[in-house]
Amino acid sequence: MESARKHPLALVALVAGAATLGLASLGGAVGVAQDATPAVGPGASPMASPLAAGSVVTVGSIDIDFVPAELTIPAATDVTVVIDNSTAQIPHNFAVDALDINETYQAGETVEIVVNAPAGTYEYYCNLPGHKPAGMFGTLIVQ
Ligand SMILES: [Cu+2]
Repeated sequence: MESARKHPLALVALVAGAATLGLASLGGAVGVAQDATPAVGPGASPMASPLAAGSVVTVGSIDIDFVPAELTIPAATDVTVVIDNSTAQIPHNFAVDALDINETYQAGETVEIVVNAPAGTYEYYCNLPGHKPAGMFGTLIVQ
């Protein structure tokens, strides 16, 4: 597997803030399908601003959640999705079945994928066993 590519600092800051919210509810536990406090959606603030062409959007994966749980990108446009697993203690995956996306990455890794999708609403989730049932999924809005 190629080594993770670094992404711009601005994005790191964005994700770090969001990830902190999510981590607060985890209590440091590492494991699959833990029975911790149900992770109430971090902030529940939908990022509803459509992005321009050539955009970069970042989703952080933490143990065990995606932040944000909703991504909005422009249709029929190459969008770089930076998946930040740098604060996670375990591997995760970013899958969108309808778009044939299936990317697994290790703890501490950050990967980028380019998404170019027709308008629609898609589900993204982590396909590692137990992760989606634990709440590791979100909605990709393409418009
Ligand atoms: Cu996962």
